[in-house]
Amino acid sequence: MKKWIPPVAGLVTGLLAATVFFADFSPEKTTQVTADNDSNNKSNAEKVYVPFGEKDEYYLMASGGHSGQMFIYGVPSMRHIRTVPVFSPDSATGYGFDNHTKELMGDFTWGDLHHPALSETNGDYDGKYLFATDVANSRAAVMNLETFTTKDIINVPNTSGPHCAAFVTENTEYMFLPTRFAVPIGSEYASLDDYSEQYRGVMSAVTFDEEKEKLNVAYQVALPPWSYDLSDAGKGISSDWAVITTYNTEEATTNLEINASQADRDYIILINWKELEQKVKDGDYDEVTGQKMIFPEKHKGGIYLIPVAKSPHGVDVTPDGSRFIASGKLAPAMTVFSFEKAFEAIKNQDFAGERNGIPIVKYESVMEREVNPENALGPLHTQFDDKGMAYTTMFISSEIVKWDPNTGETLDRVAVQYSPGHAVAAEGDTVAPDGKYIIALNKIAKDSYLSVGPSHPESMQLIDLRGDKMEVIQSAPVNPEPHYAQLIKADKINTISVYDKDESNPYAVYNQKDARIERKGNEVHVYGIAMRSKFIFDAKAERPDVIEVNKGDKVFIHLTNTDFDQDITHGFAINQYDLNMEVQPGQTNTIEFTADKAGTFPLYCTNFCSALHQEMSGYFLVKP
Ligand code: CUK
Ligand code: CUA
Repeated sequence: MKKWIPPVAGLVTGLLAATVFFADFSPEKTTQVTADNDSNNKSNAEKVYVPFGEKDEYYLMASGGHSGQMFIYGVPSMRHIRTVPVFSPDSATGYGFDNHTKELMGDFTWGDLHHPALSETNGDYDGKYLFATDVANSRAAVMNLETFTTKDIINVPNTSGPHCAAFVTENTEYMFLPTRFAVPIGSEYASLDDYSEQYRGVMSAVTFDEEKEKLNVAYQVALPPWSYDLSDAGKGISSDWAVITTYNTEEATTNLEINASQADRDYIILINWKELEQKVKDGDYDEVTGQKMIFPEKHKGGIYLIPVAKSPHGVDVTPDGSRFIASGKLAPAMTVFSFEKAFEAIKNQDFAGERNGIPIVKYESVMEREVNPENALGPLHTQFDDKGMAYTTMFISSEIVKWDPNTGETLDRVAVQYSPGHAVAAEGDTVAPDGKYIIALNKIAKDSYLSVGPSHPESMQLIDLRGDKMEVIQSAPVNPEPHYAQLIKADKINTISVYDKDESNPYAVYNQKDARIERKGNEVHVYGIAMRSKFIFDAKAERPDVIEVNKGDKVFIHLTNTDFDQDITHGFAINQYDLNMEVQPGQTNTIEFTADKAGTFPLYCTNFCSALHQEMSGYFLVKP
């Protein structure tokens, strides 16, 4: 194993780049330098400095791993802008407390968010939605990028740990969710002795209804009981296709670290999703646990196996859609496969038998080259730049290697600190990468930052791709644990600053005089207003900012923020009642709870909203 490359290597690289640059200085270069002066004439500090009044050029949307959240950063400054809760509650925004988000979260209190994917139009990010999956509790979610809020979460049945997704097709027709763990269909009990017969690795095709902002499982595929790891959708000539890596084709049921690494080859699953879609239209599937389930051995066609070096991890499609590149965590090679060759082989039925009823395409007839940069160990994930060059993270040798998929030639390498899992390049998984930056999502920061005890933060390092050499120019600590991320041009995101009035919402109150408290039996409905700097729950009452109920009452607080004004968010908390809700400008929100404690409980606005924010309070009185 190669030794850790000390941070000083970055410095040396930097100096080297500078030397090369000055040695190369010539009038022709000057024009290029001026056009790209950002890269060459500024210090690293200047390259990442975003002065007050200016904004970052990119949004980095990084998965929050087992925090169940999304981390939003600005790039190049690498400043953390916001944490958006998706699968886990967040008291700062009342997520998981108010009725809507509580319902979204369902029975679960946390999630493990690995892979975010932006919605696409014609293979390019359109800046509208972000999809994500939960490995822990088998769910999928969608976030609206006008408000940076989670709009829908669905449970994905028959599947366990939708890891490899989310990845979307070129026009967001589907988000595919292959599964990391094989389970019996319906998660019924089945002995592990019956693993090969009873267990399946179900892949789900999820659609998104943009009008209703709802996710839906369109169909599922009962793949063999293997582990499915990473995946990507085709582009251009391969846009009807998707690729998925798989390991544990040994079908081991214990000690996977040894038993799932026996075979020299595992597979890439090549899927023609257009063909599967047609199958579903034609009724060529079985109805299982309420789902349209395609069994590859029975509903033949559209699914193929391609042998690949043992236990692969990432698989990524090149921007032009001509190739897919698999990285082997146990083999030190990246394997470049050709889609055209695959299509040809499938057309000619150039198969080497089948497994579990799925044809195996001959390795030699699809493989273009195996790329093995010297001493590079642990290739995991690949991103691309605007010239189609590939950047692969090396987990073990702690570096990013730049290489040419057309020739296999190694072009550059840069040390990162340390052990990168994914990297994310600027629009680096679209049909048109920007080629400006790549960010290494490092699993281990070691001693890069001030110590906070035995557990160190993870790190994200920004690498400039514009010069002759890749150069680490900024580094940011991050909470556990970004797996994958998306890096999108900021001008593609169009956020709103206030919610529109919705006169059809029966819970909204826009006129102060309409604020009221209604009692129906033991249900108390409060139709209230939050405004700078007071609450109005009952306009006619002597004390409009007081809610009085009886112990045991079911209380519904419907609160509308009538400050249609940028950045004026109010909160609503009741002391000792363990609840908090947020109302953004113009928004109406509802929180429901039982007044199970008698007594006197101050209520207050949790979100600083004006100089008189402290005064924005009242009382919640519960008669015994
Ligand atoms: S996995 Cu984490 S480093 Cu979930 Cu994308 Cu490869
Ligand atoms: Cu409203 Cu603070």
